[in-house]
Amino acid sequence: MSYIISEEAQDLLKDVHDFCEKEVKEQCKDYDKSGEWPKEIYDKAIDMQLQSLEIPEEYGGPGLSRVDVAALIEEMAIADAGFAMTISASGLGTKPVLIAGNEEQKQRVCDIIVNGGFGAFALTEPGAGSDAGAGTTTAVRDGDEYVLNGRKCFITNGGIADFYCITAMTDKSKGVKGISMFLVEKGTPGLSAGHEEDKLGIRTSNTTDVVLEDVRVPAENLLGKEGEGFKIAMQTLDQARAWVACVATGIAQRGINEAIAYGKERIQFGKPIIRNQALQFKIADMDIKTETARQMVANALTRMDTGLPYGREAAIAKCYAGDIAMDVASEAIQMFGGYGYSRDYPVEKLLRDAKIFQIFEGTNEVMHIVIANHTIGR
Ligand code: COS
Repeated sequence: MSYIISEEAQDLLKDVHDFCEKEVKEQCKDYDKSGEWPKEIYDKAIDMQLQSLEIPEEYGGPGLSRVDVAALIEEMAIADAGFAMTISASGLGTKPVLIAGNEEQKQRVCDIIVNGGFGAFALTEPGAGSDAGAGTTTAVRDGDEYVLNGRKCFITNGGIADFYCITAMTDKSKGVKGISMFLVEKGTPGLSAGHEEDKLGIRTSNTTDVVLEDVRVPAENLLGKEGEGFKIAMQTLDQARAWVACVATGIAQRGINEAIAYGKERIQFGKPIIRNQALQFKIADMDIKTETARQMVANALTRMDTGLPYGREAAIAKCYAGDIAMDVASEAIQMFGGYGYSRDYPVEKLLRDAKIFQIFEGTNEVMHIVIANHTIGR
């Protein structure tokens, strides 16, 4: 792996690698089959403070650069993409607050994370996927409170989060400019997790509906101003797309690792199959794609760290990394031949895990809209 990271992150990377080898990789195979959320693994991850890697130092986080954190997230994704996504989606849930919240709100959510909690971001609705502004969830002001009603869907961490950043319409007449963003904490009456998805991949992450039935939140839980919710959501996704690209890169790297290990041990025609140039070149192509995705992630995150615009770069990274994770996982299966198609071997899971990276946090088709808007101008 070739992220250029700090010494502190290098030490942490060794710890994360050991943890993932001992506590995550093999265990997640069983959880992948059952679809159960592996609480025991996350409890151990929390003991290592892996859930708070992205939290800024001034709010109790470790003070790592985003590229440092990317190396650690990729390591988790190499072990299990669903595991890495839970951590990354918690970061996604925190971003609207870090982008638009006041000091009290920032400290509040960062305290929750540092104390072992998770966040979730709730934008998508049954009728509002790619058309993210078409949501029908409402928030009506009532004295010092807002009353939220509606249903969000496909929410990563939906059933396990300790707080949610939720978009809701405060003024329908204004279209996307009538959408606002609210911080809603677990345990608020009327807030519940609904249907849990039985997914193709990333089965160790939790994905549910989030149901809002007369949920009363104090007016001070509004993030930014009324009507700024869509913009905050788009800014959140601009950042988050680099992180999902990072997880997709980890899936691809796992594909390479597995293909090399198998290629060295599988004997056909009297020699390990890796000695065939056709397969060596296949590995080289997988590596070119994976390293390119990694450098795209590093570029987008370095731009974030240094205050440069990053929306285009994050969208390019997300689009590319999702596509190559699929390609590389498919090639890893090809290297394994018939065994690659069997659930007894580790590579079919990679293909199942990879698919969602072409879909969530903006489909790759929407990424083309976002990229074209940057490249051509809106
Ligand atoms: N940052 C800041 N503001 C943004 C923005 C961004 N990245 N993207 C859009 N906006 C603003 C626009 O500037 C515009 O405001 P002004 O009229 O004041 O300029 C407003 O938001 C509406 O923008 P636009 O007209 O482009 O919105 P659309 O409804 O056409 O939606 C897409 C654009 C398709 C890009 C958007 O809906 C999207 O990203 N969809 C995918 C959603 C997604 O990723 N879902 C994943 C689920 S969350 S895990």
